[in-house]
Amino acid sequence: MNLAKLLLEKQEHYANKPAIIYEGQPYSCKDLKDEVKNYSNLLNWLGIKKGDRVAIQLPKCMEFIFLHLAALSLGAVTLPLNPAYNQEEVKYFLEDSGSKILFVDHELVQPGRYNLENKSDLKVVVRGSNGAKGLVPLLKEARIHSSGNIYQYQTGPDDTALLCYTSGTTGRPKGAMITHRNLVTNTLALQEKWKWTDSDALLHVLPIFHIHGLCVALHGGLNAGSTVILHEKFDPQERLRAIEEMKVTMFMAVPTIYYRFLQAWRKLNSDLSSMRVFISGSAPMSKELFEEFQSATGFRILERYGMTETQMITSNPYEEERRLPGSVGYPLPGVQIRLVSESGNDVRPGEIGEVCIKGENVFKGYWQMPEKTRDSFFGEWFRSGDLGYQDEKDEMRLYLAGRSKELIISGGFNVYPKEVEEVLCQHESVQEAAVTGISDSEYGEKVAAAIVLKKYSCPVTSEEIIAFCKERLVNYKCPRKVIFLKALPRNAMGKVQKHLIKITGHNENY
Ligand code: MLC
Repeated sequence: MNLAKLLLEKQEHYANKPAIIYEGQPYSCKDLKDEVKNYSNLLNWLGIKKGDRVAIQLPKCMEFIFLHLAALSLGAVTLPLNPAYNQEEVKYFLEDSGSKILFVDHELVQPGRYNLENKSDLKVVVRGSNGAKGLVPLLKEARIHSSGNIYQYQTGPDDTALLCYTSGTTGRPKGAMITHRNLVTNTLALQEKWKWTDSDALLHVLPIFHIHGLCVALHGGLNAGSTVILHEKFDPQERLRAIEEMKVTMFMAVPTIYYRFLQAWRKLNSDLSSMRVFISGSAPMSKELFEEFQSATGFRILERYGMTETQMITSNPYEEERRLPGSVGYPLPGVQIRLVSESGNDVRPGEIGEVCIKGENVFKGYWQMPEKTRDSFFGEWFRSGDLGYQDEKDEMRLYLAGRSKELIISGGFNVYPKEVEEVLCQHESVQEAAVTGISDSEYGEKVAAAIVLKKYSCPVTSEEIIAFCKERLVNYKCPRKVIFLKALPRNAMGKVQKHLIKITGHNENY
């Protein structure tokens, strides 16, 4: 079983049909296959073998897609990295994963940004450079020197295809090992549930370094033989025009993007009649946004539920009248869910329990972290950390009801407070810190911090604290608001009572 095989064989039915239109430039199914062959030739020539980790830190571009499918076709493992990660974060991901090669944009390796020179065991290939490490010169050289005899698709269902790093409540981010079986079965399940066909045109506006943009949207589109219209960034007005001009039928996004979509649509009032389905995930969609979107555009957004470790778990039904605000629907084919209490017993219908998941969608564990893997399972069931309840009167429809662990979801990105608190405490003036989410109509939540300064520390401003975080953390994890307190509120056991910390209004300087 191999995901690249599944996707590339689908392209064989279509030859000149555009598989992807990237910023207006079409790539036919044949172009896609040819380029993936070129890139697998390059990887092979550079010594990449089955199981090797191939790190890709590129903006959303065609090279990313060619490399990803090429790595998978060789049995290697794609490690997608957010281009906004800073040097310290990237260093950790490369070292922890033992990546053999990094494909990076020339902007990121400008002097002063990255210093990867001392990592002699890591090959670095630079997109946008004509030097010895340049991607284009290397592709040419590989074509001249390689035998072209590539060992392809030799993977089993349980071989790892993707290594996606996720943060958690404790410790450094963990690499979730996602297998070919996880990807193939989930893609096929979504195709069936969302009635995805080769007549569809998907407008793709999400980043491709996370599973939403990469697995759900891109793999899904290629598997169905539809045309994927890719744009690097989400510019609401431009994309609304694209829906009309390119007869788009499917759109996938996080609630923040729907919020901006709706604001732009109200101004433009563009034609959405080609649209078949709007799908949302990665963060809870508020009832208000669901209803406002429906009353303005006439479409009921289809909300689905998933996470990196499990791919997609549930989806609202395709039938419009069965899509309900606040509900994430029913398990996908091949996926089972169970709701359990803290003591590990099944809760009764209507009662809140932790959502646990079993099925071919569930990852095989965290890279080189057997204990963390064990802790994340409850027998054979993966513990999501999400709380939910099922409606007995509606065929056990699932509703989510918060989290058992602390998590902030900002614009569809997960932020664990602990990671931000650890960075804040590295500041020489900070005694302790408590990080929490404050609600925001556009982003859902934004990161905010309450800080206690050391007794004899120099005065420090919230702007300085934020700048300190920006040097150490990717942008969306940095606090947007900082307040200073004399002490953090604690209970009798000494546990910080975050619900008692009220962070509103502007940053407050000390
Ligand atoms: C950007 N910024 C954010 C942010 N995104 N701040 C908080 N939370 C976020 N999510 C900040 C930047 O740091 C910057 O700040 C300013 O906003 C503008 O940046 P930008 O580059 O212009 O970003 P913007 O266009 O605003 O991005 C918003 C967004 C983006 C919604 C398009 O966040 C996004 O692409 N979200 C999708 C996330 C996603 O794909 N998640 C899937 C995870 S998989 P400053 O200070 O520099 O001005 C998963 C599983 C599943 O969860 O089920 O899907």
